Amino acid sequence: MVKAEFVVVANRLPVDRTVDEDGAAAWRGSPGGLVTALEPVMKKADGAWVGWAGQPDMDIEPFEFDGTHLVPVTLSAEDVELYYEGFSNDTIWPLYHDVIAEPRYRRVWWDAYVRVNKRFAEASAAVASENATVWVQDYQLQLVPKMLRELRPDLTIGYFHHIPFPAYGLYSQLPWRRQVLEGLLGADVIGFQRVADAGNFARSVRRQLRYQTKASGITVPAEDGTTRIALAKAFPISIDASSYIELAQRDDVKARALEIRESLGNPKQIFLGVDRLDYTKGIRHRLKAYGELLTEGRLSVEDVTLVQVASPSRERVAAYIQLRDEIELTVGRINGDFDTMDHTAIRYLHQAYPREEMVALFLAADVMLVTALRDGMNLVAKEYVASRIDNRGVLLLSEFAGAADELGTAVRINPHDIGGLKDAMMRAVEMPAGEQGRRMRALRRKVLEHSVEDWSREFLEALAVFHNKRETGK
Ligand code: GDG
Repeated sequence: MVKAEFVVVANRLPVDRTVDEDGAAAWRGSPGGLVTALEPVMKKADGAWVGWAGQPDMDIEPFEFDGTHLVPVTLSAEDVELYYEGFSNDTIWPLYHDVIAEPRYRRVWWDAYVRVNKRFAEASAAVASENATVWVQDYQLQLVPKMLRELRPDLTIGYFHHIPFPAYGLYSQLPWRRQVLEGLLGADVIGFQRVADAGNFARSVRRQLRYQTKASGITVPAEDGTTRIALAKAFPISIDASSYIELAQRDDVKARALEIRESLGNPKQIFLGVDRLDYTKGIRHRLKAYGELLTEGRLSVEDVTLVQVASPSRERVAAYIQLRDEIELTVGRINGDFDTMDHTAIRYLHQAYPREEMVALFLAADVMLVTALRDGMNLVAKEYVASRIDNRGVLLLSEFAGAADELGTAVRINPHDIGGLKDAMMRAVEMPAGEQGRRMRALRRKVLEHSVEDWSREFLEALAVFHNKRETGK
């Protein structure tokens, strides 16, 4: 059996299964941000990746893909419903995003979450070599660090939390709040997007478990009476900016951006929203503000178009089905009221696009709308900035997105304040080129100076301190 010195554990494997016309199955890499971030480390370190292959009841043996050893964890249709759609996406997701939607607390979901986390921990323990480093990703696997430490005390364990960690007053709703904190504290390093998330976590640990915290260190007692220190700290995630710059420089992508503008009737201004169709992203708020600006005549459909890409997401979860209905009703109303034969108010696309098309959209857009009500980081904001090699365009950025901590020269908005949002949208369409350039250059400096490779390197360096301590016994 293959053993690896470095193991990534995530809900999903970095591949999708495809079936061609002749019915032959194959694997295709799914190049998400995490895959890009970890690629250099995986290649260097003889890495393994433990995760679900994306389809229920698919029992597959471990296999090699693009230099990485992939270890599939089987989930039954029931596991997917209870652990993934239920506890992960209908309990933890809304609770951790400040209860924008009502979290549902169901004991059968929790039982499935424990069961499935155990399976991930066991698969990871089986593939990790002696003294290996294991990096667990995200909110679907919060119990894995502790389970893994119990199975394999020799391992160095990291955990990164991609979504927000809520304030104690909200977190304390969770019926299993102690178990989740203890689960996370099995890790040596617990990484968060924002300083505020790490602070919220430390406060919950103090209040619930009465453990001591000092700066980023948390003293965690073990059953044998000894203690160890776990580090809970912000490691803001980023993007592979150079790949966006490369795409933005390509002639075919630039030509496509012009073609997009033309196909929309060459409006003076294009607003753009790119989001998974999720209630945390504030799509309804942005539509409301835009609709009111058209109604009041502050904007005219002859001059502006809003392009909204809402990529399909979690389509079996009730809150998402309802959200889609609401958004599509609103879009239909606004378009019905304002469209002309030649111009559309909103070009709404419930589809996913290749990255080339995304960058062409970024280049075509004068104003990027990031109106999240709560968001761990929001990579789209950084991708827009990286793509604007011409130093033009305006980023409207919600202060509730993690990206707001770094991107100080964006036009900041509070998406709950519809009046303020409308004023900010007007300010953006009227912003002189000089001011756009000044702001965009400062934003680009921020995004380019801290890439996703820096993110993974900094996290793994923090983890290496624990690894070295174990090796030397100090
Ligand atoms: C979670 C946290 C945190 C979207 N539609 C298409 C497409 N995308 C890409 C975007 C971006 C990614 O998906 C979405 O990342 P975000 O960060 O914006 O949001 P979440 O999906 O909610 O991600 C978030 C992140 O994890 C990382 O830690 O920042 O806060 O919620 O890269 O470009 N890509 C393509 N076609 C689409 O239609 N190619």
